[in-house]
Amino acid sequence: MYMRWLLLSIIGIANAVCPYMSRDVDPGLYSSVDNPHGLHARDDSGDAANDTEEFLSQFYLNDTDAFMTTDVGGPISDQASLKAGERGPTLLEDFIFRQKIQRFDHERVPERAVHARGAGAHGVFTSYQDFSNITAASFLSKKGKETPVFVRFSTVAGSRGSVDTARDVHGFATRFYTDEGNYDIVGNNIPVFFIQDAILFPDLIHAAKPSPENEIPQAATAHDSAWDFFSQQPSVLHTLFWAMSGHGIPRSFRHMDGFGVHTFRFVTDAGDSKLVKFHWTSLQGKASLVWEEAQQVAGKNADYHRQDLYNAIQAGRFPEWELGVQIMDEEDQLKFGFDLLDPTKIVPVELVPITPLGKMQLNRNPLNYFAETEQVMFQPGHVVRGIDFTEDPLLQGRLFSYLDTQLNRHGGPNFEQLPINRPRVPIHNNNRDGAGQNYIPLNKDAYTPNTLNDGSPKQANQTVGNGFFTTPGRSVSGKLLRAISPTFNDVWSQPRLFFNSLVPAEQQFLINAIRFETSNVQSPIVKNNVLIQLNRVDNDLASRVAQALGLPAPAPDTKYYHSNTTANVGAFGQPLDLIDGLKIGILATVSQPSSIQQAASIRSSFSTLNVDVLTVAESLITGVNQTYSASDAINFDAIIVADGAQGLFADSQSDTTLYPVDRPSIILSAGYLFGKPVGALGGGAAAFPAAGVPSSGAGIYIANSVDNTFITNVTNGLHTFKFLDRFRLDH
Ligand code: HDE
Repeated sequence: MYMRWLLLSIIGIANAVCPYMSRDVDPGLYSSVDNPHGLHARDDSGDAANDTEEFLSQFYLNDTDAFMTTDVGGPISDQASLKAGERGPTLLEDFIFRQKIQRFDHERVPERAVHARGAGAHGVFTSYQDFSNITAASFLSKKGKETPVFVRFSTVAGSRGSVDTARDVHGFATRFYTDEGNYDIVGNNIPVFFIQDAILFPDLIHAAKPSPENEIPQAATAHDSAWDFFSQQPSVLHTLFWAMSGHGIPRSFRHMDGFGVHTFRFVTDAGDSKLVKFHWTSLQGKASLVWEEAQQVAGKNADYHRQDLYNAIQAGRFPEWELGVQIMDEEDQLKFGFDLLDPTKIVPVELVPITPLGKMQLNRNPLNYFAETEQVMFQPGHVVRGIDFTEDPLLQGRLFSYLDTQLNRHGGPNFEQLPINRPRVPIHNNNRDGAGQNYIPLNKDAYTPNTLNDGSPKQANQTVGNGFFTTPGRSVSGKLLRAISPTFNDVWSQPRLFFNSLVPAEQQFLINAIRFETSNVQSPIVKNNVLIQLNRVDNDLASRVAQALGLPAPAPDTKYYHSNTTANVGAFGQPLDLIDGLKIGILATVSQPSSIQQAASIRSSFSTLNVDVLTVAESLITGVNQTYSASDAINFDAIIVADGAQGLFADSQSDTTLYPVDRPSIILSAGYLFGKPVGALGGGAAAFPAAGVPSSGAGIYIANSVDNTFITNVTNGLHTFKFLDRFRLDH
């Protein structure tokens, strides 16, 4: 027994201490042939998803059938501390007790200063073509080339334990473990940002985060300081409008797009460069909640988004996104009437279409949240050959901030050695030591240039070893000044372009969101300043907000008014491409077993569509998935009342204590009010008038039995996702 334990421990320790050393000489994954410069080429034909698992599995710690040990390997039993006598004090010499408590005391690392709440997944990116005509980036060098990725989605303002459906910008950070090192696109689900100069970031975040004296409110901008900053710093307007629209409350991470936000550069081997904007387009389609729904979700299921992502991947419904770029010439920086270096601007797709580059699929959940999702440390400065920065002053500041914050979070410079952060290529440089060094560097001559180690590690350059480069043609000069470029000045035309481009219901959602937020603001000065800025964008919008605030409508401030629109910026109004992982709730009753059987038949009809059908009834008898006591409209994307369940609605004074009064009716009526497809079968139709829901209209499906037409209608309803005619418009 002891020998077996010893053997397991030795294997474990060997893996923990020198995993990378063994990988370095493994010719199976990395070939050093024809590779004199230390850039080990990964086998293109390999399966990137398997490579990820194989790579990370070196670090797995499996306790199955093992005996407990201390951190240094001695066998222990930890059920009681060491005491002087049965009722005596615990002894200081109890190293087992001290180590256990001390490790517990140190379990937390500082949460991210922003984007603290998030969820991640592994996956693979596949290049559509050889794009070496526009970039030397190796992950885009060949048709079908696969590169492992890790993505972390997040909200910005809330702390790590905050709710998923807080209204917020959402992070969309992607790490490519390329065969020339790690490349991160640390993006958001909104294509623009609040500020134009990184020096304002602490101000933005201090204004948006909870108030310092009482830490209220959590994960929300509906308070004075946020809107004080917003109205004093109108560069925020464009991003603010996106956040106040459906993009601030997505249905799931799977249903949102991503953006690199800044303009970046693509550079070829020949040194030619182009300006690019990155887009991740969800191949599921875009879908958003409505605000009342998002608030209910916040109370009922704080983990709504992370659970959706996790469940979809566990069920094999792997979400996908297409990576594309808008490509612009270097000399076009000011061509479009705004500055491409200004991160508060989109490039309308009518001016520059998106060129698709490849597809990303997320197909594996992390096995340990802390080790992977919490310790992944993205940086805009994680860049590979073929990609370069621009002079965008927001991007320039980010290049400092991410490294700095990670030194703080990890407590030292060796965080890149953590399994989730390790590049999948060997590391060779003269960086040394620091807390938590994992490697045992063998080179005694850790300096360059050297002769004693034959000049190694040697410097890669443009012609030998394909060295990293910044744009060869890039040069800058200018007088030192602290100022925002005058080419960044117009911050009102694009929020108007965005507002003009939304369908009326989403315009209304946006106005309602601003009404909600600003009516939580106490200061009359702040409210007034908000109206001044909104009025520069649109007088109707400002007047409608003013009405809710009990303030007079302002006179039009027309300087930036225009009637241009652009495509594809709204979160509503386009049908979903895929309905995988959406949920239909069938309201049934245990008193009518046929209603539960009907739910089963609906389930089988939807199984090939990858839609989950959940049967709701009073108690969890066979065939029932959820009780009414644990169900709400927010649990489902569509709701159907089964034949026979109408009694639950008719008797609103039902004396059952198994669920709160009127719960079935509330589920149906809230589902209707949240714009979801709703339906009924046979006698179940009586539930509609009983619950105060109309029996006909778009997205309302009443049928006698489960037939093909009914299934097709509900399927189409799920694709429509939200029936916007149910939401009232101001005019
Ligand atoms: Fe970030 N941001 N940011 N940000 N950001 C961080 O870095 C910062 C900005 C974004 O899932 C922090 O590792 C500054 C734009 C994402 O781990 C921090 C500025 C965009 C994530 C930081 C910005 C982003 C972060 C906190 C203005 C979209 C989460 C923890 C100059 C393009 C990544 C960390 C993850 C995280 C600083 C603006 C996206 C403090 C100074 C613009 C998705 O370093």
